[in-house]
Amino acid sequence: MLGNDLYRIFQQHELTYFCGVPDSTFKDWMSFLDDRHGEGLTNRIVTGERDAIGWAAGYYAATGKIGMVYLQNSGLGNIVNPVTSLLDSSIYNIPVLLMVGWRGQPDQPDEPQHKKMGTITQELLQMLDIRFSILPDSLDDAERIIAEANEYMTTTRQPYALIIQKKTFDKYTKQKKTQKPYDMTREDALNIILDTVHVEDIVIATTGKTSREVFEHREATAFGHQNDFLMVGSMGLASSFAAEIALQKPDHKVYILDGDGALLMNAGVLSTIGYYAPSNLFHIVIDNRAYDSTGGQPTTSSVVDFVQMALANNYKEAVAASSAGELRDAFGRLQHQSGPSMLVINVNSGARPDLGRPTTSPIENKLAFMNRWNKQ
Ligand SMILES: Cc1ncc(C[n+]2csc(CCOP(=O)(O)OP(=O)(O)O)c2C)c(N)n1
Repeated sequence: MLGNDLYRIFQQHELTYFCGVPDSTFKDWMSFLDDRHGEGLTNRIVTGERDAIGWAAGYYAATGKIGMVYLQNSGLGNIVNPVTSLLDSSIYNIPVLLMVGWRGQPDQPDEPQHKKMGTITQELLQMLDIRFSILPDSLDDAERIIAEANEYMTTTRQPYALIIQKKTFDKYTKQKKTQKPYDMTREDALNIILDTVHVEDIVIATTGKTSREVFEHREATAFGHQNDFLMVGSMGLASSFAAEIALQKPDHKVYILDGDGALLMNAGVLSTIGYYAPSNLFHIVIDNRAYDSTGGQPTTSSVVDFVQMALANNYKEAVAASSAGELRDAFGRLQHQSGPSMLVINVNSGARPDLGRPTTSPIENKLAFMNRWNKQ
């Protein structure tokens, strides 16, 4: 179905407030919302799913109108607390319409990090007392389901979820053009970093295309994957994971390859890193101002100064680089200084269309990594 047609149905029920974290399942819907933001509808792309529940509940408290929160089902875990302690009928009794991207749907091919949540998505909603439907492909059926959902939310003031399967939305060509002011992509920056790191250095890569590009670089250079941990799920946790590894392995340099979206989702980690201050930890933030891996939706990073954030959280050094030359210079210097330090690399969003996926399993990745770093 077309985003525009679905929106018309929501509009009939005064559902014009949308908020959340993107998922590729509904990236065309998100592009539509982003183009139309401010033209009768509100679209707030926020830094985390639990955060989104806060925004939508605030919208309800301020207006008496129901807001929608879109999220990948991986984010369902993140909203368990605000659903039970903010929305539930045993507490404030606040309705929110959830739009849940169904990754890892049983019998559909998908990546391993989605398998478990794909299997328990419906059960989890049931446990949370959230009534739900799978959004039908046909517009007439969708219209009926949304009318029922709206009736239910209005009378009970309880949340309702629409589960979105892959290929529900037709292709939408975004009208707003993305700026490309830099001379590097994320992959260009990663290649420079990976060509420079030492064979005794540990690399932890964040969720999405970063991990995929790291994997491909190691394949292309026949280096092997044993030095790297690819955090393919658990968005935001590459930094926490890497920080503990740095504390446990003080004789090795540890590099976090983070994204602006992932770091903002777990921004509290900056203070924890600053507090425990592993001197061998190097936090590299590849800032493309987008959730590039799920379709390039804007993050809030265009208003964020990561360098100042790091310094304010007791990082010993933080610098930004916006070209290949600046990156080589800054990285060369940082590598030989004591951390924790941060290197923010400004790049354009976008990736190669033929970017592959890791051909080894997460378990193989973990075993190779643990064998490599625990045997000395
Ligand atoms: C909890 C959770 N919410 C949403 C997603 C879907 N997701 C995967 S990668 C990604 C974008 C990551 O953005 P960023 O860290 O900026 O890296 P980029 O893709 O731009 O390189 C999102 C939203 C997820 N994996 N987990």
